[in-house]
Parts: sequence; structure tokens; C-alpha cells
Amino acid sequence: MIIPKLFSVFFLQLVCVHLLVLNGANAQALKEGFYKSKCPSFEAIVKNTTASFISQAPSLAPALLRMHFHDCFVRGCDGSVLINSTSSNQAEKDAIPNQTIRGFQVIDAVKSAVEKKCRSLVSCADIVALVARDAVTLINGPSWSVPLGRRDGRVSISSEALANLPPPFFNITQLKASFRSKGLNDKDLAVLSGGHTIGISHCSSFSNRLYNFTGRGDTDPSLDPNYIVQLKKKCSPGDANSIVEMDPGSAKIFDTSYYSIVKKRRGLFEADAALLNDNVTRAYVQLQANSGGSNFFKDFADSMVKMGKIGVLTGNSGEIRKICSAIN
Ligand code: HEM
Ligand SMILES: *[C@@H]1O[C@H](CO)[C@@H](O)[C@H](O)[C@H]1NC(C)=O
Ligand SMILES: *[C@@H]1O[C@H](CO)[C@@H](O)[C@H](O)[C@H]1NC(C)=O
Ligand SMILES: *[C@@H]1O[C@H](CO)[C@@H](O)[C@H](O)[C@H]1NC(C)=O
Ligand SMILES: *[C@@H]1O[C@H](CO)[C@@H](O)[C@H](O)[C@H]1NC(C)=O
Ligand SMILES: *[C@@H]1O[C@H](CO)[C@@H](O)[C@H](O)[C@H]1NC(C)=O
Ligand SMILES: CC(=O)N[C@H]1CO[C@H](CO)[C@@H](O)[C@@H]1O
Repeated sequence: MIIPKLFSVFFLQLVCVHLLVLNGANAQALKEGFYKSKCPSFEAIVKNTTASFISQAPSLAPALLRMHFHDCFVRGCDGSVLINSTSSNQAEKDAIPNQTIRGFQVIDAVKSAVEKKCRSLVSCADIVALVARDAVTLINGPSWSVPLGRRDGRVSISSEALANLPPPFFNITQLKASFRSKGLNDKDLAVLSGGHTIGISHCSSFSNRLYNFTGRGDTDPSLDPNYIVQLKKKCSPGDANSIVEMDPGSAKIFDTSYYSIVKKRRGLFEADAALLNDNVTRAYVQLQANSGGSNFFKDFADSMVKMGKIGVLTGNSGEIRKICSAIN
């Protein structure tokens, strides 16, 4: 008995040392200007390309912000959201929450422009993070420095998207738990939910609140009844495909009006309304709903940088993909 035991202790130590060494090699932090010497034109190419797409189709800006969120919450910000399914693998893209992700053509255009200048040096995960920033800035939102140096993952699994992305019907307890599991706190939840100040939703994401909330043909009591009347005009029963603006009238401009809407009980999702059910998140909603808000842009920038660091691969982990929609 003694020999196997000794051996297993030895083996364990070996494993530990090995893990430490591996971690040492990979524990590089992201840093601003990571490509400055390797690929000096990278950030300019991203800005240029993103701007040219968004000037043609402003509605891509929210889609590109959401893409970064969906990338980071599933396996970390590793570009796994970009991978196509194959005959042997159903990828994140084909999970239910991803059916409505758009803007992959922007990432592909940036990637091919960047590859021409700097072959196999810049990760798709970094492109997603930078494009999301530029998209927000281009529609009057804040700007921030994006720490870079992410590497691309080699795994993308549909079921992990479903398991890691908070659905629109989550309550405040579930939302806080989801964000905490990614290292984000309750303030980050309140701040990043402000991303819903831009963009659209399909009726299917909230129509339960209009027609059959608890299975008795009822409506969601936390939604303004006058607003329900308006929403029913846009989403008839069973209509999954029509779209509505989440922040009507100002859905193309990044501002604080999301919080006024939530405060008026007109947040589109149960997950938006849920921010009123917790002291910290409710206080944040009330603060920003005051005219002009208070520091929302700074907060949003800070929380985006934090979100952008979730589970990143650095150093020798992962790879630099040649094409963003397929692993090498
Ligand atoms: C807090 C939990 C969240 C939930 C439950 C949630 C849920 C949703 C849902 C259901 C949609 C509509 C999809 C559709 O029907 O087309 C949506 C859209 C959107 N979400 Fe979220 N989201 C959350 C957090 C975030 C975060 C953290 C961000 C970014 C910081 C974000 C940015 C967006 C944007 C910009 C859109 C509009 C997309 C477009 O116009 O194509 N969301 N979200
Ligand atoms: C940005 O676009 C303009 C016009 O399309 C072009 O002249 C310029 O060289 C581009 N810059 C970069 C860094 O790609
Ligand atoms: C949130 O949902 C969970 C799961 O359905 C439930 O157990 C919990 O009681 C709910 N919490 C609140 C505050 O509604
Ligand atoms: C409402 O939900 C209940 C329970 O899921 C279902 O039996 C009923 O058919 C639904 N009603 C409508 C109008 O969809
Ligand atoms: C939230 O605020 C209410 C009223 O101010 C207070 O009674 C309650 O204890 C607070 N809850 C938490 C979790 O701090
Ligand atoms: C991934 O799918 C998109 C859309 O169907 C397609 O345009 C692209 O070429 C695919 N990528 C690869 C590497 O096959
Ligand atoms: C953008 C994208 O890839 N959407 C896919 C999401 O998943 C469904 C299947 O569940 C596909 O049909 C979509 O093409």
C-alpha cells in the first residue's frame, strides 16, 4: 500500500508543478497597445472598417456590442461565438440565444484587412472586443482603451451558450448569480444592462409578458399596462419575427434613456424590470434616470473592460485563428 501511496503523492506534486508552470506561461495580463509594435495599424483598421459598415447600417452597432457580451459569457472572450458549426459539432452560433446575433461580416472584413497587413498576429477575440468598443463610440457612446492580447479558443459548443447566457425571463436573483459566476458584481449588472439603450428585440423574447404570463392568459403585472397595449400592436399573439426597439425613439443612440424606461416600468424584458427588485441595482436605475444621469459613460467603460477580461486565453494558450469562423 505504501508504494502506490508514495507514488500518488509524487504524481500529484508533479501535476501541481506542471500546472504552476503552465499557469506561469499563460498568466499574462491583457494590455493596452498590445499590437503597437507587432501590428501598428490594427486599431486604425478596426475603426475604419467598423465605421464604414455602421455608416451604411447603423443597426449593426448594437448587434456588435451584443456579440462581445455573448462571446465573453461563454468560455470567456475567446472568439468562440464566431465559430461555424461542422458536421461533427454544433457551435454556439447555432444555440437558441444566438439565432439573432448579427454582424459577423464586420468581423470577417476586419480580419481579412488585418491579415493583409499582419499575418496571423491578431486574434479574432481581440477584434470582437475592439469592434464592440468602436461600435458604441460611433453612435455617441463612450470610448475606452481596450486591453488586448486575447488568444482564440478552439472550442465552441451550442449547449454552453444556452447554459451560460442569461435568458430574458431571469429574475434578479438569477441575474446576479449569472453575473457573479463571471466575476461581475451587482453594479456591473446594472451598468451593463444599460447596453439595452440601443438595439432591437424580436417579439418572441418578451411576448409571454403580453399574452400568457403565468399560463392563464394574463399579462406581466410588472410591465406598464399602457405600454402593454402599445406592444401588443407590434407583436400579435404567436408573432415571433417582428422586431421592436428596446429604447423606443432613441434605440440608435447610446445614452442613459434605458434607465428612464426601466424606472417607468417599460423595460422590455423581465430581466430589465428585475433591476428594480434589488436595492443596489434599483438605486443605480434611479440615479441614471435623473436628468442627464451620473457617470454612466465612465461606469459603462469600466464594466466593459472588466467583462472583456472574462476567462481570456493569453500567452501560449489557444491560437491566432486564420479565419474567424473556423479553428485552424
Ligand atoms: C443582463 C442580462 C441580459 C439579458 C437577459 C439580455 C437579453 C437580451 C435579449 C433577449 C435581446 C433581444 C434578442 C432578440 O430578440 O433579438 C437582447 C438584445 C441586446 N442585448 Fe442583451 N441581455 C443581457 C445583457 C446584455 C449585456 C451585458 C449587453 C452588452 C453590454 C447587452 C446588449 C444587447 C444589445 C445591444 C442588444 C440589441 C441587439 C440588436 O439590436 O441586434 N445585453 N438582450
Ligand atoms: C481608412 O479608410 C480610408 C478611406 O477608405 C483609407 O484612405 C485609409 O487608408 C484607411 N486607413 C486604414 C488604417 O485602413
Ligand atoms: C428566482 O427564480 C428562482 C428559480 O425559478 C426561484 O427559485 C427564486 O425564488 C426566484 N427569486 C425571486 C426573487 O423571484
Ligand atoms: C397559455 O399557457 C397555458 C399553459 O402553458 C396553455 O395551456 C395555454 O394554451 C396558453 N394559452 C395561449 C392562448 O397560448
Ligand atoms: C433594501 O432596502 C430596504 C428598504 O430600504 C431594507 O429594508 C432592506 O433591508 C434592504 N435590503 C438589503 C438586502 O439591503
Ligand atoms: C461560416 O458560415 C458563414 C455563413 O454561413 C460563411 O459565410 C463562412 O464562409 C463560413 N466559414 C467557413 C470557414 O466555412
Ligand atoms: C447567426 C447564426 O448563426 N444563427 C443560427 C442560430 O441557430 C439557428 C439554429 O438554432 C440557425 O438556424 C441560425 O443560422
